[in-house]
Amino acid sequence: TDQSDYNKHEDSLTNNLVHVKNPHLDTMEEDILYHFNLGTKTHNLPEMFGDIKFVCVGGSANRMKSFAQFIHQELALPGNIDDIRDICEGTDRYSMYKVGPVLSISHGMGVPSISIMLHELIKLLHHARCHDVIVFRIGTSGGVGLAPGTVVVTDKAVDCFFRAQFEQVVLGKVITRSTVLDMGVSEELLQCSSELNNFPTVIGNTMCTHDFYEGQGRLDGALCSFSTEDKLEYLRKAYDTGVRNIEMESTVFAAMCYACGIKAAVICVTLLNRFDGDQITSSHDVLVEYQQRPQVLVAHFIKKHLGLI
Ligand code: R2B
Ligand code: URA
Repeated sequence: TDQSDYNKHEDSLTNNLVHVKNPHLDTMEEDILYHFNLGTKTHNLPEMFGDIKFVCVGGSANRMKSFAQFIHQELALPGNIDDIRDICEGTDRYSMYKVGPVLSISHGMGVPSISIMLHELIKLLHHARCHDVIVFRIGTSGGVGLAPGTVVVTDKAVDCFFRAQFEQVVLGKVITRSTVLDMGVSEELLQCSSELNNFPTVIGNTMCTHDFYEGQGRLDGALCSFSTEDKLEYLRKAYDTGVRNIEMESTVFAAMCYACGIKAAVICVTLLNRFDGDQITSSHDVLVEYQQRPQVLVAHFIKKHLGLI
């Protein structure tokens, strides 16, 4: 159609489009984003999402709803925060909220859960012809040698061998992808934190594991095959390679965004210092306040980019 030719032309004028790297998609008449309960035939994705500039993802559905309400207030948008609806209410896999140019989505826990979400998110941004999008993961983590409540902006996302790469098994073979994040965005986030001056923020490597307990060297799981000394030696090694926090999604998040040409950053608050223990003992209220810190940082970044401050 004329409209779609026009859109293609317009898109070719801007370089920062979201790139899907899959030739098969072009041959599909319809694309169903199953876990979002959205599709190219059932929904007008350019109309629904075409103006998105910032995507914030985080593990918990409730936290991402709170973030949507918070950013609505911060951007002083018209309307009532109680009217912000879950776009994915037809499925309980993920929750999604749109507030002006900001999309807030939950991704569940761990690499498989976030990678399914990211496949569908990146296709959604592509179908909606979004451009100049920045994606943030705002999450929680275990700190390595940091006071609880410290916010870590990720320099390199590394695997459990401290390598800045993500390995995916495809057709029985291991594919390795680089986990580069956008240094410009990370440095701007650090700048935001010094402007806010509300809580400690550092830049450091983030280690991504496939388990919360043994996989993160915890002694308090249902299984444990190592000693306290083994644990501390591993954390010391991690610290010496630049690791400052541990979580469960950063490598695949960085790898998929980088491969698709999307600027991305990871901002996680530390809930405890793993050199001091494994259990998360802070009160509910303290944990809630900690989890708002990455949200406050990203909100400040977004407001600056929109020229609101
Ligand atoms: C941080 O917190 C979750 C585990 O408690 C996991 O999703 C992560 O990366
Ligand atoms: N999330 C993690 O993955 N690890 C922690 O220690 C805390 C939160």
